[in-house]
Amino acid sequence: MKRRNFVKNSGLGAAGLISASIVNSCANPSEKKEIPVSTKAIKPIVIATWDVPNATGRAWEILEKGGNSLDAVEQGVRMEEADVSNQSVGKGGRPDRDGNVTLDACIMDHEGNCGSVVYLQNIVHPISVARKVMEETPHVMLAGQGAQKFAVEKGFQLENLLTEKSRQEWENWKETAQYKPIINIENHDTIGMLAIDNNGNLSGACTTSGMAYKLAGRVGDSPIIGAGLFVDNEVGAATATGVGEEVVRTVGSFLIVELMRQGKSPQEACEEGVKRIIEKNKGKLDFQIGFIAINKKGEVGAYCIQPGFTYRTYSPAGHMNTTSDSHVPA
Ligand code: SD4
Repeated sequence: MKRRNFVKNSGLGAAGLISASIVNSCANPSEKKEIPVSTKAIKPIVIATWDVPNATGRAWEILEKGGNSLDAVEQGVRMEEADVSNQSVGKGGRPDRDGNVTLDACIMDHEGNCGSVVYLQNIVHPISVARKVMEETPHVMLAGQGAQKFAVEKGFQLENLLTEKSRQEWENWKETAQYKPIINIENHDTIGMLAIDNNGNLSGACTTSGMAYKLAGRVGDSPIIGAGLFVDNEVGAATATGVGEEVVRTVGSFLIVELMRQGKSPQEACEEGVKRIIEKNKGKLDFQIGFIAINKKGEVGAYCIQPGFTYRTYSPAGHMNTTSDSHVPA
């Protein structure tokens, strides 16, 4: 298994804050590998799926000033929701096969409070609607028109989310209308973000436009607490990207947090989570799943099926984009 590869390291350059711990590989217990672990100054830290420096940068601004992890993850992922060049999240997201952009998001705080929206249309920031569901209703999840009505009542503006680029691609797709999820689309995908603040509290957020050209009404893992995201302030947190149906089948993020509770490192837990999905699929591996996880100490882990999944971290040690180890060799 190849060493994880730091592909970029910009930022504060606090050399010496990162050391490597040697752990056994899950896939092959006799094989040792290096896992980067912050040994000091591990708080605060933010980690996000994919190379989203604007998102992690925004979250870091909040954490660095002593802000809380819930604000950090919400404000962080909002950067991607508003970015029309990211075609997997928020405005500019790829539509379903009928041409409608439908968004899913969830958020969870250190007290186990959570909120979620599914099949939300014409609202740029589903993560903030999810937070309102969490904080201002007795419910956890709102769907479709009800979620939109709630958002409008809370002051969110309605707007068209289908950009000309995404509309044109959808028109081209309709010529063959073949539904096959594309692995690592544009290297930008569902954004899952986890953070620990200065008080040691964990929060997480996950937001997506879902699989491109999905059936109308389809909802994946991303807004499902336990599947696309899970936070347990005593243990750690995890979030997922990739083909949501597979993550739902294993309740992936909850599984990873529970594995950490049983003593696994974030890296070992992510590897075990991916292994469960692979076992369920008996050799069919033509799809991508990527998990990231963080434990209470601020150690991070990531693992995926296909090569090409990266994640961003921002901590006192700097701002880094890291290539995840994968089950299928690069
Ligand atoms: C979903 N997990 O809707 C999301 C989409 C995603 O790569 O991550 N795409 O299934």
